[in-house]
Amino acid sequence: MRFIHTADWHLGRLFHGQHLTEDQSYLLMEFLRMVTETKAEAVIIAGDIYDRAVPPTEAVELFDEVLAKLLLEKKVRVFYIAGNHDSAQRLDFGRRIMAGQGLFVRGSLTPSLEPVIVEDAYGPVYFQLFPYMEPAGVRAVFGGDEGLDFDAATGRVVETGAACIPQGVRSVAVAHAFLAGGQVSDSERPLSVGGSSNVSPRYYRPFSYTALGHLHNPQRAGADHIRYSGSLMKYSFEESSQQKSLAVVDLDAQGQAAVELLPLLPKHDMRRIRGYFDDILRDRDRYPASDDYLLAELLDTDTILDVHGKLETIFPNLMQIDRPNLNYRSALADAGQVRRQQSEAELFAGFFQDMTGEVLTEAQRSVFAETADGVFRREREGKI
Ligand SMILES: [Mn+2]
Repeated sequence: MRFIHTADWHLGRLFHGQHLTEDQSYLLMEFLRMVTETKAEAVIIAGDIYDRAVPPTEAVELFDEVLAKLLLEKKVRVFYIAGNHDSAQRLDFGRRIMAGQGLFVRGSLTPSLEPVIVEDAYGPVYFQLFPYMEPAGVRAVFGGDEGLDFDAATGRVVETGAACIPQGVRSVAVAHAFLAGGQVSDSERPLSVGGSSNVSPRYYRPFSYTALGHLHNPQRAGADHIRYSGSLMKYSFEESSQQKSLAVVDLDAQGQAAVELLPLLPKHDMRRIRGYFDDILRDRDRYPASDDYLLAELLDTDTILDVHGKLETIFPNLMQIDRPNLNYRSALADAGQVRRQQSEAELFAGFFQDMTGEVLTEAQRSVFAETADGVFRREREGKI
């Protein structure tokens, strides 16, 4: 069986205040073409379909169009799960109705983890869908004590899911999680403000292949048959050197998975340029005009009037200007730069210290982490 593994589409994402829907649409049309060319029989989307719980209507329309093309035109089976950005309940809409059409969804965690069975020339393949899960959610469905962490909670669910599959058959797990040892990018929202959200890859070893979502850089996770497909496109300048791709997976009669990566080439690349203002403004050989999404790092030490306005005439999608060598940097601008790179916990610790002159205690830190996790959870569920 041949299937395509993708994840982290983040439909409806904003980048520096700009909607990326057109870029996402362009890439998804490329993706549809690759589905046809590879003659894939199924498509797996391992979570973070949308960027937020209540996505903009354009994002919902785009996803609807892609699903219709996959199922009605190409007759390809589709599997998808909720990621930490999706609303589990909203994603679950229509799941029982659509299962009859070859579309298999798991948004929320449910007590029964019935696999989906798909036949190919060599027999059945069992698909087990694990939506994004947090310890509190696992406790609510499967019970367990207060001390359950991400690793223990996930392990419990994945082992239960694996036990629903007969011994010796071919199987595919789909999950959205942070597997220990993974390489992070800065466009992923951490799964937990306090504590560790690491999960051991070993729980997924029994499956012939595990299709993961969450980490935006394509990579293996503890074994060749446990993989992150990576995101649909670059969602931060830090990812400018990454090559985004789709994983085309061939599962043979014995359940050996062979993976081939097909590059996803965007309409506008996301990259950095670096140099002196005058060179960037005038030297078209070194700095060709481009509508890519750009971060310009200017090496000049003096202030320049209307930098953005001048460069924008050549680079209409210039999103950010960094001035690492600028003299007379105000302390405030400097602080802004530092703050952008800090986590919520670090920001709060700094704020607390500024206001009270005291350092946060461990107990206070964990109260903040719990509160922040709760706020983010409610935000994801579309409750705030
Ligand atoms: Mn993601």
